[in-house]
Amino acid sequence: LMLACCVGSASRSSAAKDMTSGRVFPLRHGAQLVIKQGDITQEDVDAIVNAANERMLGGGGVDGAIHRAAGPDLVRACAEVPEVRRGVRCPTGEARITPGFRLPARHVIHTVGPIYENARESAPLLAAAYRSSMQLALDKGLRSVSFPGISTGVFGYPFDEAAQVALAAVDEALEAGGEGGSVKEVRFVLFNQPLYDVFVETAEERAARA
Ligand code: AR6
Repeated sequence: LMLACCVGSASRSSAAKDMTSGRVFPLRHGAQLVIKQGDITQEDVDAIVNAANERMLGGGGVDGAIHRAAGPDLVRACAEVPEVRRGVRCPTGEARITPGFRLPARHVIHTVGPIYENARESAPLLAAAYRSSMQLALDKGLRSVSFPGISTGVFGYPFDEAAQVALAAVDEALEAGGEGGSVKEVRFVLFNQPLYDVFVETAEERAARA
C-alpha cells in the first residue's frame, strides 16, 4: 500500500483529476456525455434526475439525499403533483419536474425505474424512465442534465445491464430530439466506483462500435 501511494505522482494526479472531472464522450447532434463519480446533489446543471418511487414524496438512497439538500419546499412541490391513481404521482417509466429549491440545480426531474425482475421485463421500463426524463428536459428547453444510476440501488438492477440500457436510451432520446434539441450535456454522476467503472467501460464499448 505504501509503495502504491508513493510511486508515480503523475498517474496519481491524473487519477485524482479523473475523479472530479470524469470521462467525456461525444454524442449525436453535438451533445456530450460526461461520466463522473460524485454526489448528484452538488451538480450545477439545469436539472438533476431523481430515482424516486411512484408516490414521489421522498425515500432513501439518492431520493433521500436530494430531498435533504433541496430543503422542505421540494416535498411540498411533489405533493402538488396530481395523483394519476391512488398514491401514484409518477408511474414507473414516467417522469415529472419540480424546481430545485436549495439545490445548485435549477430543476429536479423525478422518475421511477423498475424493481429489477429480469432483463426482458425490466429493460423496457428502465429505458422508458431515461427517455421520459430526457423528453421532459427537451420539452423544457434544458441544456444540461445529470442522471444517477436509476434502479441500481435498492431496486437491484445489475450494473452492466443498467449501463447498457441507460446509454442506449439517452442516445435514442437525443435522436428523437433532433439536431435542434436543447440538451447538449448529459452527465452520469455515479456515487460508487464499481458503477462508475461499468458505465465507463460500457461507453467505451459503444464508442468503439459506433
Ligand atoms: N448521488 C448520486 N448517486 C447516489 C447518491 C448521490 N447522492 N446516493 C445514492 N446514489 P437508489 P433505486 C446512487 O437506491 O435503486 C428510494 O428509496 C446509489 O449508489 O437511491 O432507483 C426511492 O424512494 C445507486 O447507484 O434508487 C425508491 O423507493 C443509485 O443512486 C427507491 O429508493 C440509485 O440507488 C429507488 O431505488
